[in-house]
Amino acid sequence: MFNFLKNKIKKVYDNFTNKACSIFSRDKLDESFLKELSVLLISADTGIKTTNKILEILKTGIQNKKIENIEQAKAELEKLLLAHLKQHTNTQKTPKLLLLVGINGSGKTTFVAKFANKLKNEDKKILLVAGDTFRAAAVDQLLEWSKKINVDIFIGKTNQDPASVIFDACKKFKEENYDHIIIDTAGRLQTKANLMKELEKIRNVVGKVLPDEQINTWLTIDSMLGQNSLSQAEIFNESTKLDGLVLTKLDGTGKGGIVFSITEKLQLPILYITYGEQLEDIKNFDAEEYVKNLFEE
Ligand SMILES: Nc1nc2c(ncn2[C@@H]2O[C@H](COP(=O)(O)OP(=O)(O)OP(=O)(O)O)[C@@H](O)[C@H]2O)c(=O)[nH]1
Ligand SMILES: [Mg+2]
Repeated sequence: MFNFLKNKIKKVYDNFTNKACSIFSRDKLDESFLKELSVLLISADTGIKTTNKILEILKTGIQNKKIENIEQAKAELEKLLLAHLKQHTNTQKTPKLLLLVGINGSGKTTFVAKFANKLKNEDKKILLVAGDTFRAAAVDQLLEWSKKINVDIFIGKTNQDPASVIFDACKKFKEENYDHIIIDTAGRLQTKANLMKELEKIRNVVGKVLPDEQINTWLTIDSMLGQNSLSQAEIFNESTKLDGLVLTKLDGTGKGGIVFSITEKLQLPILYITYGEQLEDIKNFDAEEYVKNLFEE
């Protein structure tokens, strides 16, 4: 059967599913089965903590004779992985104001465009904000996208402080009755204290214009960076109140276990995934579909 997601992020599934199938075609539920399984999970970037947690549960199940064969172990693993992802969900509808943050090149601007395009296709009135005022090229990049998808964009003056651009944009948003305002920000390394302070300032500014429940801050994470992106994301999470994660560039990685380690580490839901440079390469993250695909040839 043609599977849309599996086709888009082929490397993720090729890497996991083929190996999983070979492990699950063994006939004995022994130490070496568990060892191979742990290698599979770690090599897919599931992370040591999550992997160990899962293996402990499986081991206990085997000892208690609740898991008696490979088929049951497989079903239990699938269940555990799914439950792991479902610990964190965001049932909130699309926020009125969305702020995208993340390290340089993690896919913020492209995501802003993809997400705006999606909302525009749902007949929403959208305002984009070029909050990355440091580089003219960054403004141009978003401007190009706005023309392509035919949505309005707010651009500040050259070198205007981003928080002040965003404040002005919020005024326009309110006055002209937009449905959503989506703010692109400059990429920043979490180690740059002044830039992290600036994010705080931006968050304070938007908090003055709209009630908290209408504001979301999402962090884009480049899945190709694997475990490295986790420590970066962790620091973002400490200094900025995040509401959710966007996992980008899933088309470029074979390490699909990142979805598990990232939710473990950040205790936040993955809301969207992206898998390409085109506008339509975006999808809401569906834990059931994702996990089911991992186990299906
Ligand atoms: N293959 C692939 N490429 C992507 C994806 N998302 C973004 N890119 C590419 O990654 C590069 C960086 O994307 P941007 O959206 O500019 O990233 P950014 O976070 O805004 O970067 P800065 O503003 O410099 O911090 C661009 O070449 C994008 O086309 C994706 O899902 N898959
Ligand atoms: Mg950008």
